[in-house]
Amino acid sequence: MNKPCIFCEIAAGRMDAEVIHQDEQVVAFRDIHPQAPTHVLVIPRRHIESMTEIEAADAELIGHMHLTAKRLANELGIAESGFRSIFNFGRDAGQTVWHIHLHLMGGRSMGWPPW
Ligand code: IU
Repeated sequence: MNKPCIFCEIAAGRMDAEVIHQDEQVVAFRDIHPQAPTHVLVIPRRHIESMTEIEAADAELIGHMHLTAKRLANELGIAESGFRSIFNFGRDAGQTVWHIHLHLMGGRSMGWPPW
């Protein structure tokens, strides 16, 4: 049997996470290995593995993920100084969890490019 997707488990409330926002479409929780003082993941409730699976019908959902990140950036106090919102898709980008997630990171100065 395939292992259950960890982020599906978090979205369903079957696995612990520090959830800071949820609605019908998305769940946002604090990353367990934060790479910045504020590091939150916004995930869709529906299991989507990667960018390659996104379709035109998902445009509203992907937009909602970004709007949620923007709203949380305001609420968490990182909007004014600046923040990153990042998707990692595939091996070369460093994707490790195969359920799409938008990283919202802020609270420190960041360099570019991100190695
Ligand atoms: P990536 O873009 O797939 O590399 O990011 C996966 C992130 O998920 C990474 O920052 C992990 O620390 C984070 N994470 C988590 O917050 N909770 C978990 O149970 C697992 C991974 I597994």
